[in-house]
Amino acid sequence: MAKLFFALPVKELAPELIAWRDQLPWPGQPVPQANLHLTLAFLGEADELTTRRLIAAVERQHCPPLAIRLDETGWFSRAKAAWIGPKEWPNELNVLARALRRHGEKLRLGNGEQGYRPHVTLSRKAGEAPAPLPAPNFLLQADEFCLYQSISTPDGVRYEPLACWPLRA
Ligand code: 2AM
Repeated sequence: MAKLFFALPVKELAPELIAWRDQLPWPGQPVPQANLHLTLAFLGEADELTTRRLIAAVERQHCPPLAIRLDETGWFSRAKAAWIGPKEWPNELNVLARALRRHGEKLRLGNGEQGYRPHVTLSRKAGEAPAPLPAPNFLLQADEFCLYQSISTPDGVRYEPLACWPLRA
């Protein structure tokens, strides 16, 4: 079994986000640079056959490149995750996230959550929200999305891309 999720990789922007976070009194345990991503859909545990079926189904998924401005911070109090995210985002991002969630649901994957709030988690175990100021201003230009496997190691969690698909106009 593998723990799966779809996300946009953050790639070139990751060092800038880390540098910005690390010069602030940011709450919680910092997420390592290699783990930064913008989740599209959480799928949870899947066996190998289901994973292969999921990858085959997503081959036909279409989405244009996405430009997402990360211009606010936030905090999920229950998950204790402090994040950076967009105030507004292109509707194509909602459409892609919903389509990927549905691909998962057809294979009985996912957690049944309906709402979608794009964000990049910058720390976990955060007992309070990050300060709203200084407001961030980064542009995430996404030209692909990936299916990731979450792997627990003695050094913490690691996310391994199993397959990636281009975002094309
Ligand atoms: P997040 O940090 O962007 O919120 C891999 O586990 C990723 O899937 C996590 O980084 C988390 O994304 C998201 N995730 C984990 N458990 C989840 C759950 N129960 N519901 C929704 N998303 C979850």
